[in-house]
Amino acid sequence: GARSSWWHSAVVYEIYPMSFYDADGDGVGDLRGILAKVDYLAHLGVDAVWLTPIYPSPWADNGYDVADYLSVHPAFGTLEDLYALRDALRKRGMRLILDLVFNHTSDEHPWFQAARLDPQSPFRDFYYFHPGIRDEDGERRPPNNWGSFFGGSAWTWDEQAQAYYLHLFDRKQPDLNWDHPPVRRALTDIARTWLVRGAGGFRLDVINFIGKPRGLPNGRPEPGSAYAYDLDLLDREKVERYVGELYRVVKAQNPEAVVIGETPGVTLEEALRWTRLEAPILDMVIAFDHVTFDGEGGNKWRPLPFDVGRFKKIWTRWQKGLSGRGWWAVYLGNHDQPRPASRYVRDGAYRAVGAVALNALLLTAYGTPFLYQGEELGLPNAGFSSLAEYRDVESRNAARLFREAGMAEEDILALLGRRSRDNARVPIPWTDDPAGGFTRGNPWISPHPRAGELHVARQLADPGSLLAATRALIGLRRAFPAAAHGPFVPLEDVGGDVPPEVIAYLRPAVPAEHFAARGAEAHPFAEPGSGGAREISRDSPVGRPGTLLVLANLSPDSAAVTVP
Ligand code: ISL
Repeated sequence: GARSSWWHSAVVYEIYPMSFYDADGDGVGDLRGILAKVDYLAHLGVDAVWLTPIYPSPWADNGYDVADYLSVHPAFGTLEDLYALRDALRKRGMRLILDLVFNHTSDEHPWFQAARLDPQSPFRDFYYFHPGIRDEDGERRPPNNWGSFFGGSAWTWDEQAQAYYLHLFDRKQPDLNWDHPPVRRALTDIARTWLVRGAGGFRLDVINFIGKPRGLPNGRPEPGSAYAYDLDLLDREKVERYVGELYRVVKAQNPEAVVIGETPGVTLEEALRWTRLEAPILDMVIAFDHVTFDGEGGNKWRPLPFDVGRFKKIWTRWQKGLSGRGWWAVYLGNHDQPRPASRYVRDGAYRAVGAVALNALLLTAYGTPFLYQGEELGLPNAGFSSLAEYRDVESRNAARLFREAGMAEEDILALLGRRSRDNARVPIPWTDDPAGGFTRGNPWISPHPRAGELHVARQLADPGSLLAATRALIGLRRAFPAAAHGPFVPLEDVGGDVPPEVIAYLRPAVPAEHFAARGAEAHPFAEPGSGGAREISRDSPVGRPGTLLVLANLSPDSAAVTVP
C-alpha cells in the first residue's frame, strides 16, 4: 500500500544532548546548545530531530531513568528553552521528536517513592513488587531468574518496601506494570501533554518490554550465566493491545505525530504486523538483528570478527522483507552502539572511504534513516586509554563483573574500547579547540581522541569531506522519491554479478518485475571500501531515470561489480 506521511520521506537526526553542544559552559551539552546549532542541522538537510531524554533524572542511565516526565532537567535548561528549540526547528521545516521512557521510571520518581514506602499506596501496583521465594535452605531469593541488562539479577530487595522490585535495566530503573490501567492512563496523559506542547512525535524506549509474560516465569538462562535475558518470553499480544491503545490516542490527537517503537528482539514478521497500514500499533520499529549479529549468541561482550556476508544477509532480508509492506527506522549506529565507522569497516585509510559507503547505505535505504550525531563526521569509537574515563552504567558494571571474573585490565580496556556505549557518547568536535569546541568548561566525559582531525569546522570547509558527502546523500534522497518509496532490489536479483562483500541494489521508481538482466557494464563505485549512489543513466537496461543505483563496498580488497 502507499505510504505518504512526512516521515516516510524524512531523514531523522538523533541528538544526544549531553554531548552535542554546551552553551552555558558547565561541561554538559544543553538545549540552548542545540538551539545554537539549528543552522547546522538545516545545512545538513534533515527533517526531524530526535532528542534522547531531556527530563529531570538522577542520571543513573544518562536520563533513561526519568524522575519527572513533564519537565526539563535543569542541566539541559528549561521548558522555555525547549519551546525555543521547537520553534527554531519548525521555522526551518524540522520537527522535534521526544524520547518517552515508559517501560520504567527512576526509583526517584514520586510514583516509586510513594510505592516503596507504603504497601497500601495507590502507586504500589504501578510497579512489580514481590516478597520473593524461599529456597531449600530457607534463604530468600528473587521470584525468577531474569537478569538485568546492566548486570546481576533483575530483582533488587528493597528494605523500605520489604519486597523485591523488578528492573530489567539498572536498579535505579524500576519497571512499570502496564497491566495496571492507571499506569496506562498516566502514561497516555503524558504523551498527550507533549503533543499539546508541540512534539512532532515520539520514540518509545524499549516499548515491547512492557509485555511482561503472565506469572513472570523463568526464562532460558544465557549460556554460562545464572540469568535469563529471554525476549521470547515477551507477551506479544499484550504489546499489541497496550501499545496499540497508546498509538490510537496519539493519532486521534495529532495524526501527523510519528510513533517510533524501539523494540529489541523484534522479528521481521512482527515488524510487518506492527506497522501494517490497516491497523498499525507503531509507525516504524527500531530493529536489532543487524546490530546483535556480531556478538556470540547476541552477547555484545563476546564480539565476533565482522562478517560482512552475514551482515549483508540480515540487511538484505530486512530491506527486501519490509519493501512495500512495512516500515522501519533504519540505523547503523546510535547512542547505544559502537560507531559504525569502527564496526562495519576496517581500520586505517580505508575507514575514510568506508564511512561514505556506510552513509550511502543508510541514506538510500528503505525506511526512515536515522543518522546519529557524529556519523556525518565519520567519528570512530572513542576507545578511551583508561578504564576510569568510562561513564556509562552498563560499561562500569560490566568492567566490575569482568574484573571479578579475573579478566586482565588491558583485556577489559580493549573490550570496552570496542563495545562500550561511551564510544559514541563523547562530545561532538566542532572546532580544533582542545576540547573540540564543545564547551568552555570541563567536559563531563573525555573528548574524542581524534577531535582535532575530524571536527565540524574542518569538514564544513572541505568539499571532499564526509560531511559534504553525507549532506549530498541527504539531498539525493530528497531529489529521488524512489529512495523513500521505491522497493529495495538487490542487484543480484536482476542478474548483477556482485561479490559477497558488496551490497548493491536499485531503488527503482517502478515495480521490481520491470527489470530484466541484459548485458553488463563495470561500475565506477566498485573500488574497495567505496560506496555511493547515482541515478541510472537514461540508456541503462536495468533502469530508467528516477532509479537509484547504490553500492556499498565493505570489502578491504578489490571487489568488482558488474551491473547488467
Ligand atoms: O545498549 C544496549 C546493549 O548494550 C541495549 O540492549 C539497550 O539497552 C537497548 O537497546 C535498550 O535501549 C534503550 O533503553 C535503555 C537505555 O539504557 C538505552 O540508552 C536506550 O536506548 C534503558 O532505558
